[in-house]
Amino acid sequence: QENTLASPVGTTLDRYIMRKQAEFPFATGELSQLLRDMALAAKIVNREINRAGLMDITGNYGAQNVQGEQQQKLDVVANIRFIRALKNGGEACAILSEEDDEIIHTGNDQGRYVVAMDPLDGSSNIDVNVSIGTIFSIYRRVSPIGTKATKEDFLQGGRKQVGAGYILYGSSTMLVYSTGHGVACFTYEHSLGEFFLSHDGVKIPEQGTTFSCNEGNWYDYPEWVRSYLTQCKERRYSGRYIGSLVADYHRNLFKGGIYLYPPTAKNTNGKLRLLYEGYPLAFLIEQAGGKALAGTEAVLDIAPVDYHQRAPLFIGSSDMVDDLVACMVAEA
Ligand code: AHM
Ligand code: MG
Repeated sequence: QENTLASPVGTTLDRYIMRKQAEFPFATGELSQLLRDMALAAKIVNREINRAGLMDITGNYGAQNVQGEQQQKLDVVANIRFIRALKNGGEACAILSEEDDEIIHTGNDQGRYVVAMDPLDGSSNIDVNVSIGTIFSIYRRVSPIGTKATKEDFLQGGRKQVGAGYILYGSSTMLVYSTGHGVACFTYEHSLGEFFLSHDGVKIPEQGTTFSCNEGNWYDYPEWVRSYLTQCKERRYSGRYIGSLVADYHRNLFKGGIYLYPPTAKNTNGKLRLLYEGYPLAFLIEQAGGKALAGTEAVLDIAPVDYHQRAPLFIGSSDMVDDLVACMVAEA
């Protein structure tokens, strides 16, 4: 089915969040505020990304700019911006970031939520003006309010997410999120500085004809992944791989398709990180009617053991994921 333009036209992210919150009279509004904090940081990061080309002219990471200040890489800048927004916001008591080994305590011990994020994914694409993204995942803490967050707050498992989303810095900047009641997509209007609802109740087409993976790893893929990819080619499906997870995922979400980061002999868990890449994107895809597997298991059912653990990812249109599973079963 087609994802049509949402109505009413002209709904800002803030208004949408407010309207949604009104549907849940017992909600405290903190999750809503947290989403607004993420959106604010996204606007700032978006601005920094737009200037990235100019940064190259004025000096790279490690170099000093004309003011004599140390310039920082964009992924470091993004990390700082999101952390700062969440600290200022007050709803998140701790943050797990791809950029930091350990969790970051925000100082808001009264906060009810924790956030796991990849502040700027696809960082190898920054230098060449290719789309990049931010991915985030939200949990309600399990540790007592008023104390410091613990590892258990982050290792609850994908099904315990209360919200997840991403920001795509592409030809348009978009924020896509879900709090478990469908997927909404907002497009940033630069001149107004606002995110506007562009698609509500986003559903991924059940059937897709696009596969996205790094085929350079072909000889390291399991045999069943190769049979599946061969089948895609026999059916004359399209191969599309940007190498920016959020961008590949976003295209597949709207047009149908599958994204694969399989295990290899060397990296038996693939490359992508479970807590801030696999879980949030799997949460969104299930909300959009698609599927996400890490092999035989649903991504959301994998038990987390560590902050930065990796997991294979097969995610997208349900028919394509089913065909992949058929190849796996046939080989077993
Ligand atoms: P990163 O978190 O270091 O940026 O790595 C994640 C990225 C994804 O955006 C992308 O899909 C994948 O790595 C590409 O990996 P590869 O170059 O192995 O195909
Ligand atoms: Mg990443």
